[in-house]
Amino acid sequence: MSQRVAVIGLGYIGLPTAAILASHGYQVLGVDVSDKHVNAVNAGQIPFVEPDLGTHVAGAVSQGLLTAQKDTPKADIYIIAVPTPFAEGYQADLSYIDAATDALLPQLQGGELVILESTSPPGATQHLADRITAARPELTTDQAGGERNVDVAHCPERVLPGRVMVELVENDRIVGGLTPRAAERAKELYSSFCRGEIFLTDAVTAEMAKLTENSFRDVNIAFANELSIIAEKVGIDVFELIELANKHPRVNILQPGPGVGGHCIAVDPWFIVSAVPEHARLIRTAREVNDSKPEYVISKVLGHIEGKDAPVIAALGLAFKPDIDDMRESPALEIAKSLAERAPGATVLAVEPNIEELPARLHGTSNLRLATIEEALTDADVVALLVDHREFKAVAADQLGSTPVVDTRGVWRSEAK
Ligand code: SAJ
Repeated sequence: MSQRVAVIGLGYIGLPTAAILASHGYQVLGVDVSDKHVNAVNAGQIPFVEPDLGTHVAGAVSQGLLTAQKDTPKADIYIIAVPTPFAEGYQADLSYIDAATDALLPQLQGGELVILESTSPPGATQHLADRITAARPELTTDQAGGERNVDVAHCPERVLPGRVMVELVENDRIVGGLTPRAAERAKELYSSFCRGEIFLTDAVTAEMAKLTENSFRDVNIAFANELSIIAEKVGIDVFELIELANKHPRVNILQPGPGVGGHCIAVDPWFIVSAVPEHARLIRTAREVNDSKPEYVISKVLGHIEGKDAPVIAALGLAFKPDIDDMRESPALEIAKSLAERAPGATVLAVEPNIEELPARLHGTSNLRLATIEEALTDADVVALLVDHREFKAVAADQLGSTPVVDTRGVWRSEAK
């Protein structure tokens, strides 16, 4: 009989994982606290946008291999894929992991495999295991087998939103077991669908690997963002500078922008900083550099409308990266909002081709409204290019006329000079 896998959290990571396991022969029971997510999945639909996910979910549900519910059922394998936001003082908030663990506790009888996929600070997997044994002292998590042992492993997700269904299959994975047996069992599960290599290690190394990957990006983006300010001060084009420096065989600088957004790169480095604050100096500074970039952009835009009566600001893009509608932790959205608040006499025309209406966070800002790109470019006294959406790349620099431009992504750099 096929093994039953309960996937707890049917979000951006849990649902794709549930669907792919179902299409590889597992009986998958999805669990979510949200009625919207449970109902959507049971109807064979998806509650958020992700290419190719819909086909996988519809197929698995129609074959009876994937169902969703609010209560945690009995299963052979549990995968926890719930959010880990940060709380006060940038500490990781483990309350969703704790709640998911508490819900599966009564179902354990020994012999199960529990996998934590949520991005976690060092020690979170052990914390989960300790929670199990504290509530169920007759169970163990540190034995190499035995019928009362529950195997616990950490297997962080590494997929890029927008390419999840491809990267789930193609990317290498890291599996950290609290015991070698836990790691081996988790590897067997992921081998069913993962064509990348699966590397085994201990749980803390796996936790740190995930945080390190996102911190690596953050530090490198901070370098690019710092360079963008330095380049401006010495009067050169940062995009040309980076392009030329990257011709060196051992240099690969990332791109500057208006700041770093999304729920991963702007969050995860803090988990390292809060774990070892006195030694994570570079990682902390990178976060601060990236977090301060929106303010720099805002000042530049405001400088262009100083002294103007009822100026119009075109804010091109609100999403956190190109060609998506995701606005989580988006610096573009924060910049547009701050411009409207700090220049109450101005009108901010926000252009975001991927949405139909403004997100709730912008509802209270009466001098900001959605506009078409044509309207924004015609009326603007200053244009702030905040996201390199394909629609903006299609605009030729000469369409901007003599309107001042703050191009944070270098879209019009060669022509606009
Ligand atoms: N960004 C720049 N300059 C760059 C690259 C990115 O300013 O050169 C900005 C983007 O505009 C965006 C932010 O960084 O605001 C993050 O975008 P991203 O596309 O680089 O990454 P995410 O946050 O969508 O996904 C990351 C990925 N991690 C890595 O590439 C190391 C993904 O593989 C992870 O699974 C995901 O975080 C996660 O869930 O942790």
